[in-house]
Amino acid sequence: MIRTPLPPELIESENAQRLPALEDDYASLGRALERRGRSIDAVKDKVKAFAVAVPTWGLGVGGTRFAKFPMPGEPVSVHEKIEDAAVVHQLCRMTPTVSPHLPWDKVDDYAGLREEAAERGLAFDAVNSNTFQDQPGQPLSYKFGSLTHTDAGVREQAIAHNLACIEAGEALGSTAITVWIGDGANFPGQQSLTRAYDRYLDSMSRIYAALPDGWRLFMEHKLYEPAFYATVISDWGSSLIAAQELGDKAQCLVDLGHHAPSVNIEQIVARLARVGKLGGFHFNDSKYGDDDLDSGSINPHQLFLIFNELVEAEARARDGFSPAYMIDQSHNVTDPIESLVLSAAAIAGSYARALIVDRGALAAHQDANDVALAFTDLRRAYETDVSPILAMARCELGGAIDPIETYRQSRWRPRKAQERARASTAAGIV
Ligand code: RM4
Ligand code: MN
Ligand code: MN
Repeated sequence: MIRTPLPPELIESENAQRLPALEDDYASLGRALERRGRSIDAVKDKVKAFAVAVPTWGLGVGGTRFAKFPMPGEPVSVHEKIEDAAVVHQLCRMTPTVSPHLPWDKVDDYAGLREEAAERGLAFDAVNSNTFQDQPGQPLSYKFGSLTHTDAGVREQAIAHNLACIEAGEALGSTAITVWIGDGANFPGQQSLTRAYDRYLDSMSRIYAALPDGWRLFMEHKLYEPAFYATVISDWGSSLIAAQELGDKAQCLVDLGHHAPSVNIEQIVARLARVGKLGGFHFNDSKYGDDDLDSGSINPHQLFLIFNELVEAEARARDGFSPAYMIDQSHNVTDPIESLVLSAAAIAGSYARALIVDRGALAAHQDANDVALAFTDLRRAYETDVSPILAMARCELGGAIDPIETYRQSRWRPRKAQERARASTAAGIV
């Protein structure tokens, strides 16, 4: 029996008030799509099968480098974070997994944590390792790097941490590890660009060799920060070369915030998918850099164009196409539960819009160099309001038609404010 955090009767009564209007909107959109040769139910079924993982570190209130303003009732321990992740999933029904970060989520009993999550209807997604910070009591420092450090002892320590993450991940039921390192240089000449990359490959091959059967190794690139002159895995090229050298289980992970502002991310997605190296995503949005803002809040069109490539890649794939979808956001000024629910909807909404693109017409217009009509094929899908599809999918799966209103009605956060310890105000980018 799954213990849902919110009373199911609350969701039922909130939905009952909204169902007649939703049915009306759904029927009307269904007719409009039918005229365009699309089946609304087919799109809804795909949306119902769509899932994106929630990051444990995105459930607490995030901080910037300057300050963190805690929220009464925010989760502090991983146990409380699982509780809140269950609220997100209960409301939106598309976030059945949680992506943990170690050692931030360290516990003594990972099998027990897996059970605890399962009781709440949740499972664990890719484990994220952390060698971008020094931990209390850690013998050697990562100040000058971790997996690429010049000192073999530091590299060994970083490799050992990743192997421990895999072990914890096995107990949690994960099947992937995501490695993002902060290694790099702040000054020209600080490090050999070539030898640092060689050391990366060397260390990663040790982690790769320890992957259990059925596991994947995701490498996450990022152009800058904390290294401001050169980052070792700065771009998808560095990531792809490494993935190709390491082997089939190694793939690239695209965090949307890890590119320069004008980079064409959908093209990167198309390239990586083409060579079978698109491992997964960290969804978020940004205006300037790795802002970790809510998915689709700044540039929803980019998110749609990315899903347009994903739907194309899925149709092309002969032996399966299953990138791991994860959210990686920092919620500084909103309730993280609300941000995650809205982000999941923005992500699934982009997927739904991409599904209603008339691919036959688009390909024909592309081949005929009919630019205006090819662009219109995409634009028409992008401008379609798919919210009735998302709401109906949620409702049929037991989620909330209006998740934010229902969440506010539940008074979850004010109740937790009475029960939970207050979070610290320590700043730091997470
Ligand atoms: C990094 C990167 C990683 C995340 C950390 C917290 O910028 O996005 O995915 O694990 O932040
Ligand atoms: Mn990330
Ligand atoms: Mn990031």
